[in-house]
Order: sequence, then C-alpha cells, then structure tokens
Amino acid sequence: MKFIDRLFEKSARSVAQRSSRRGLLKGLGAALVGSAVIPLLPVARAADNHKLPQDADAGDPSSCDYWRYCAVDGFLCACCGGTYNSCPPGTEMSPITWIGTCRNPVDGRNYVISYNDCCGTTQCGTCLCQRDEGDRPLYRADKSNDVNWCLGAKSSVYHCSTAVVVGLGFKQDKE
Ligand code: ABN
Repeated sequence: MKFIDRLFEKSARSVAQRSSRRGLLKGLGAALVGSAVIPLLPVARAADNHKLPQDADAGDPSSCDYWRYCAVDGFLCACCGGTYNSCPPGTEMSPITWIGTCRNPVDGRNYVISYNDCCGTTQCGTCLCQRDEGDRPLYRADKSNDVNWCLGAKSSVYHCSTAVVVGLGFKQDKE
C-alpha cells in the first residue's frame, strides 16, 4: 500500500512542478467554452437522406398527366422551350408561387411542388394543363391556383408554368 501511496505522491508532485495554477485554469476555461460551442456548430439537423427527385424520373414532363403537375393551372413550360422546372430563354421565373403536394409514383412519397410562372413574353399557348388538386375558388386567393404569379415579377406578362420540387412531404400511412 505504501508503495502505491509513494508512487501517486511522486507523480502528483512532478505534475505540480511542471504546471502552474494559471495553466490549469486556462485549460479548464478552454474545455468549458469548447463544450458550450460544439452544439452550436452548423449541422444539417433537418437533413433527410431521402434525395429530392429533381431529374425527370417517371412519365413525360410534356404531358399533363405527369405526376408533378397534380395542382397546376397553366401552359406547361416543358412544351414552350423550357423544362418542367426551368423557364424558356427570354422569360423570368416568378418569385411568388402556388404550392401543391403531389405523390411521386416511383417511391410513393408526397413532394411539395412550387408552380412558378415564367414571365416576360406572351402566353405560350401549347399544353394547357389544369389539374387543380387542392385548388379553391378565386375568392380564397390564398388557396387558389388561378392567379397570375407574374404580378410579382418584373414583367406581369404570363408565358407558362413550371413545377419545381421544393421539399419532401410528410410520410402518410397507407389507406
Ligand atoms: N398561374 C397560372 C396562371 C397565369 C395567369 C392566369 C391564371 C393562371
């Protein structure tokens, strides 16, 4: 027992000789600040491993039956020189939009779709598509898709509509 006591005493003395009280306080302070800062570091907390389907994956984007168009009302930009999620050259995407939720038939999940209008040249006139899922009459302006979103763009002239996936919907139990 005495041997162990002596061993600990010796090592404690040698540590005390090599370090100062100030150094010990500094180390403790750094550890305290460090442990408080670590939880604040940027972490993708909401990250969902599920990848958003931005590539055309199921169906024909120039057909009104395409899954992303479930709540659209307008001319499909995919028929007007653009794609389902980009505007034709020479037009500008509206910064304000109508939002819908559509089911992707490939993975059976719901996705939040933003129906941005493309603005700046006269209406495209091809592939008129009106699916209107979740649409309410115009007197419920906040719930109606029958709105020219170009009113929020530089030019209020409507050309066509896109369907941009902006998020993953909640998982629903099978009915
Ligand atoms: N959001 C499509 C649209 C444009 C103009 C008028 C009605 C609907």
